[in-house]
Amino acid sequence: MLLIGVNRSPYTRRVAITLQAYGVPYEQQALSGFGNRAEVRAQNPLGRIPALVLDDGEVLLDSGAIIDHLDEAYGRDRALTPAAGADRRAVLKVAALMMGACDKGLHAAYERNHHPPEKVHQPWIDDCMVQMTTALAAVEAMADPARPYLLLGRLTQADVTAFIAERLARGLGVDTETRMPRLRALAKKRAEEPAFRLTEPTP
Ligand SMILES: N[C@@H](CCC(=O)N[C@@H](CS)C(=O)NCC(=O)O)C(=O)O
Repeated sequence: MLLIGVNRSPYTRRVAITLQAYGVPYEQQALSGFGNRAEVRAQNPLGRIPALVLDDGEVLLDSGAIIDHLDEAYGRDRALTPAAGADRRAVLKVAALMMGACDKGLHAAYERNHHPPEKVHQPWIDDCMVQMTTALAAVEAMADPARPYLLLGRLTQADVTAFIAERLARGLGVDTETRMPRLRALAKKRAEEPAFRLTEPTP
């Protein structure tokens, strides 16, 4: 199995963490969506990371679809997204908020990094960042400092996605230590666990 993408991409890291959590052996080709256009497009016509090349050559695209396959193939009764019912809905809701927060954070970053300075529209960046931080604050409100996980008393995609979104927000200059201290504390705890430690992006 070959994971295509760099772990500084929150979407790629989410897949890498999931592979590690399930104990699935894989190789990784550290390609960037912007820096390695041609190579990424050869696997994904949309030119985005992550992509996952299965052992029979089938290529899966988009972190959500890739994780759906990993849950089915390796999650069994301990899938990071429960198979059905209220638990599944609760995990998917947090994951949707956190993946949406990543989308908004990256829109803000793209506005700054992919436009000439005179064409950067600061109100759009501000709006995206408010959406990102409001979503993070909603998940912060769900975190109980006495509990090691957001939901279900175990690792789920709620915690995986909260981890990557908190990390991205911090990278974009959000003071999560002050504004989302519970999420920051959960992220620190996760960072010590093998699936998270082993997927730390290389500088
Ligand atoms: N919804 C996709 C988003 C993937 C995505 O936006 N990846 C970024 C890297 S963080 C990328 O490849 N961007 C290059 C581009 O959009 O041209 C997923 O969950 O996998």
